[in-house]
Formats: sequence, C-alpha cells, structure tokens
Amino acid sequence: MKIVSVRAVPYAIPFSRPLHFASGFIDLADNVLVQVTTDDGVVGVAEAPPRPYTYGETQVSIVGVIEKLFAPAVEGLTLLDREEVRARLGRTVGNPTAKAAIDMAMWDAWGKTVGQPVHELLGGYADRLRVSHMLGFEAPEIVADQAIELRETLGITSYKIKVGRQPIDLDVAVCRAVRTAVGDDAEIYIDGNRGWTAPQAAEAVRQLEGVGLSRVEELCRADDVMGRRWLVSQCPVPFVADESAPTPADVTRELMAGAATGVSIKTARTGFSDSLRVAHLAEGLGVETVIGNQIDGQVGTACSLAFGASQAWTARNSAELSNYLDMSDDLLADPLTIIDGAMHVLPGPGLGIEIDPDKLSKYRTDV
Ligand code: MUC
Ligand code: MG
Repeated sequence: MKIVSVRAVPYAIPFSRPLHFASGFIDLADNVLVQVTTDDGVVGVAEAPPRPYTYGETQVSIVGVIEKLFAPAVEGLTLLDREEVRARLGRTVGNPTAKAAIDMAMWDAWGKTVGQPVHELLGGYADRLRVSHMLGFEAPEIVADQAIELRETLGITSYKIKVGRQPIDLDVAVCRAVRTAVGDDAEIYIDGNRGWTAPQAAEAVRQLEGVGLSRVEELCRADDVMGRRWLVSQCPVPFVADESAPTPADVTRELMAGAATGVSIKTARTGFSDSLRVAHLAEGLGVETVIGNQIDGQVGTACSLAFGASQAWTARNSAELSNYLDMSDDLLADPLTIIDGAMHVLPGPGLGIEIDPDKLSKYRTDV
C-alpha cells in the first residue's frame, strides 16, 4: 500500500454544449487526471477540473503544484496515511481541486487494494442518487426545451438554473418558462454565482415566489457581508453557500455568520476526506446539503456519486451529476448511465471506473 508515485496528466476534451454562467463559461474540459500508484501496482485515479474564475487554479497550475509540491509530500507514505497527507497538503493555502484529486485517488487505490467500492468504505448508505441537471444561460424557450428533453430522454426532473444576469428580468423569465414546461412536480432551484447585488437578488426571489424554488445558491457575494446576511435572513428557502465556502472551516464561518443556510458539497474541491467533514458538520447542525457539480467529467461525477450516495444526509436530495452529458467525449471505458432520473452506484472496487487507455492517449496534452 506504499505510494510510489503521484502523477498529474493534463487532458482536453471539448464540450458539445458550452455552459455559460455569471462567473464564467466552459467549452473545454481541460482537466488533470491524477494517478496514485502503489508498490503493489495498484493505480488510483481522480480528476481535478480547473476553475480559474472560481479558485484561481488553471490546468498548468494544478500540474505544477502536484509535481513540485504535493507529489513529493505524498510519495513514500501509504494509502492509510490519508490524514497525514491532508495535514501536509493543508499547509498550502488554496489549490482545492489538486488536493481533492490526490485524496480521492488515494481512496480509489485503497478500495482497489482491499477489493471494496469506495462508496461502501465511505458509509454505503444508498444504492442510487436522483440526478439534477444544471441549465446554463440561454433564452427562456431554449432552457425550457432542454429541461423537457432531459425529462423525456433520461427521466430527470430536478433542475438547477443558472441566474445572475443583469437586469434580473431575463433570468426570472427563464425560471417561469421552465416551471411552465416541466410542471409542478419537478424541482427547480437557482444559482447566481455571485452575479447579483443583495437587493437585486432579494427582488428576484420576490418575483420568483410563485415559481416554487426549493433553494437558492450564491445569489450575491459573501464579501458583501451585511448585504448577504440581510438577503439570507429574508430568504424563504435554504440559501446555499458554494464557492464562498470551499473548505470545512469556510462552511463553519459562513453558517455561523448567517451568510448561508445550506451547503453545496463538491468532491472536486473537498475530496472524500473533507466532504465527510462538511457533510457531518451540516448534519449535526441540521443544514441542507446538495451534492454540487464543479462541471465535472465522468471521473469526477463517479466521485460525486460514490460520496453522495454513501451518506444518509447527502443522499436525501437530488445530486448534480449530469453535466458530463454536455461533453463531446470522456475517458471512461464504460460510460456512466442515468436511468429513470437516477444514477446507481458503481459496484466495482474503488470508484468502480476504468480509464480507457486509448481515450487517454487521444486526449492527453502532455505528449
Ligand atoms: C456551480 O455550482 O457554481 C460554476 C462555477 C463553478 O465553480 O462551479 C460551477 C457550478
Ligand atoms: Mg454554484
């Protein structure tokens, strides 16, 4: 179980449907595949998706910090030294997706070594998660058509709509159009990626009262400290912290400050070891969680699935697992599937996924 190498392999796969949102847009999955290899010849994998507009990480910076700093700190330890690894990497501020991918690749390697699914090692609560899809900026009728298509083809009935445009009217119209299209039974919630001011967000929430939102996310900046608290205090549904709370400590700070009443858990930034901490913190406080999507490929989605289904608290809500559908291809030998609006946990050891070597050769950018 001794770790002999930690490798960072950059790759690039275009999106067939780019996603636009208030803080940026994505048309290329320029991710980093992290491979943790042990002296038994086991290779654990996970992926780090750079989100420069959110965390400041780029593909180059992720490869650089892993090669120069994190791999030397981890090599020589064993797969059971996850907390030591966390402590060593935690000396460096930031770099959340690089740290998370190493953590999850270690869990994958551990599961493969002992012949058990990571989902079971983490808690093994549910055998599936209901799927929620993120819908990006478009005109109202286009977003409504996407929502209907997802329901008709995959049975998806939960939608996170990206908002935060100026003025608020267009996004309000999008939400109304989606509700009319999908009916009252579907779940709709919104994510502003900090695009509105607190007063704009309050006005939008008021106008959207009849739409029946289940929650709202990052409608304004958490750094607008009093404005954010004022907004959260009058919000009739949970107000989810996403990018304003990327670590367990940030989650604590934002909740204690009244700057959020819900938490997005993204394994892409908190791995499994810190996602457990966030989930347990939220459960202890009785705070709503949603398994979020860092616009993950299928490797990252398999991580979200394994974690989200493992805990009773996180398995309660639909999880954002489907935006890999917007990519033109992926790395897995067997693609993930969504049936009747749900994704079943993968039964194999570790994450239960296998990287297709031909696809990795085709898309890697370092050779
Ligand atoms: C989300 O939930 O905000 C967009 C930017 C980012 O960091 O994550 C995505 C999705
Ligand atoms: Mg978000």
